This record gives sequence, C-alpha cells and structure tokens, in this order.
Amino acid sequence: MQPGEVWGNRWSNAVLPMARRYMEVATQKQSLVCLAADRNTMSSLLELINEVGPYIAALKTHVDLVDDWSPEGWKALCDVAKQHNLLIFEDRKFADIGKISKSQMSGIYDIRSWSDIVTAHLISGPDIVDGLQSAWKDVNREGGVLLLAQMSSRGNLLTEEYSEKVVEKGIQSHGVLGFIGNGSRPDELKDLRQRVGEQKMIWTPGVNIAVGDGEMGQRYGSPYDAVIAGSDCIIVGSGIHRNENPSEIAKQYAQLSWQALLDR
Ligand code: S5P
Repeated sequence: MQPGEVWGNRWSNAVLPMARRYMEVATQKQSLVCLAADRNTMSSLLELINEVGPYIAALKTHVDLVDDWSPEGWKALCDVAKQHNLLIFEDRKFADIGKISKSQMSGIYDIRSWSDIVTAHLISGPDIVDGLQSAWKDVNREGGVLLLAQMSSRGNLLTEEYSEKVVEKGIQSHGVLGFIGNGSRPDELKDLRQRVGEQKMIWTPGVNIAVGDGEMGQRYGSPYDAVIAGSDCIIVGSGIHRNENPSEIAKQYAQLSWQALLDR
C-alpha cells in the first residue's frame, strides 16, 4: 500500500519532509504508534526498543530522565532505533526564547544531532521554531517541531484561546510538523483538527486501551477514538512499557491504530 492511498489529504498537503517520512514509516509498518519510552536505564530502554521496534513508527524519549546516560550508550540506542526504521522524537518541551532554545539543542545531550522531532511550547513566541530549526541546520539536518496545542493532564493551563493562537501561528510556520493534542478527549481533538486543517499533523498522548484516570493527573482515552477524531499518531507510554508482554500489546496498539486510520 502506498502512503498517499491511506493518508489522503494529509499526504498530498504535507510540506515538511519529516511529515512524509513519518507517513511512509507508519504505512510500511502499518502502525501509528509512537512509543513513549519512559524507562530510566539504558539497558531497559534497549531491551524495550528491541522488543517493540517492529510494531512502532516512532520512538519518543526524555533524554534527561535516564540514570546511567552516556554519549556512547545513547549513540548505540539511536543506532538500534534506526535499524528498526524509527523516527526519534525527543520530548524536550522547549519553552525559552529562540536563541536559548537553539543552544539547548546542543549542550551535553546534543539533541540536534540525533532527534528527528522535538516538542516545544509557544509561550515565548513563534521565534522558538526558528531557533530549533536553525540548531538542526547547523549540523546539516532538518527536523520537525511539534507544538503543544493541548495537554492530556488534568487542570493544565492551555486554554482554548491559547490553543487557538498556537494553531494560528503554527500552521503558518514551515518548521512545524504539527501539534500535540489531547488524546484523552476525542471531542477536543475534533475541534483541534478543524482548526488545524489538513496540512499539519496531530500527535496525541493520553491514550490507553484501558481508558480512565492515570497517575498524577494523567488522563486516558481510547486510541481508536483519537485517530478517528483526527490524530495521526498515538503516543503510548505505560500502556506498553509497563505491560508484562510489551511486544504483544504494542502489536495490538499498532493494529488498532492502523484500522482506525483505514476507517477514517
Ligand atoms: O500533554 C501531554 C504531552 C505529552 S508529550 N501529555 C503527556 O503525557 N505527554 C507525554 O506522553 C509524557 O511526557 C509521557 O512521556 C507520555 C505519556 O505516557 P503514558 O505513560 O501516560 O502513556
């Protein structure tokens, strides 16, 4: 199956190369799953990626929560992710002014050199996107920025008005791959999709086959409903990495998400 056949307008309207790359990988793997690999040791991360690599399209990391992080170990992990043909997404949630966010793409973690996608809040204004893209450019790479338009956590301060402004600015910006939307509330997602239109992506955390409230204010909705409501990628963390059989459950998330895309 060709990506254009399943992704329709999202494929034909995509401008940023990273958007097409994601849709190609997702089509090839028949999975819209991004694994939120929130484990604290290099060995358990590697083990997890090797187990679920065939069933996911992207790997989301929090590079600063790993206890035994080292540059060599991280390079090896990224190599394994590439062998599984995964996009690497550092969920850094940058929020500072453009030039500082740019600098934070280098530093000890050197995020610009291995990430394909990063997250950012638009609270400091639209120049943050230029800062992040210019960091990638300095190492001859081009990535995609996902802006937080909604959040999945209870009581978050991203009001509808704020969200509308993020979308308004974000859809005009070349370096923006798309938006983070709240996977736990399909109705909010539908509204977001209407505002975003057909060109940019919506990726959604806060999804779990077991819907309901999670730890510390996290909320979960159905991954199938999220895709039907307009999500292009479901971000699944504990639903996979805390399951006793991560590969089997990842396969189920993959099938569910792919079926939802076909049904959409
Ligand atoms: O609003 C948000 C945005 C993000 S990126 N809510 C979230 O939960 N996330 C991230 O998604 C969060 O940082 C975590 O890595 C993942 C959700 O993990 P889970 O274990 O709750 O599925």
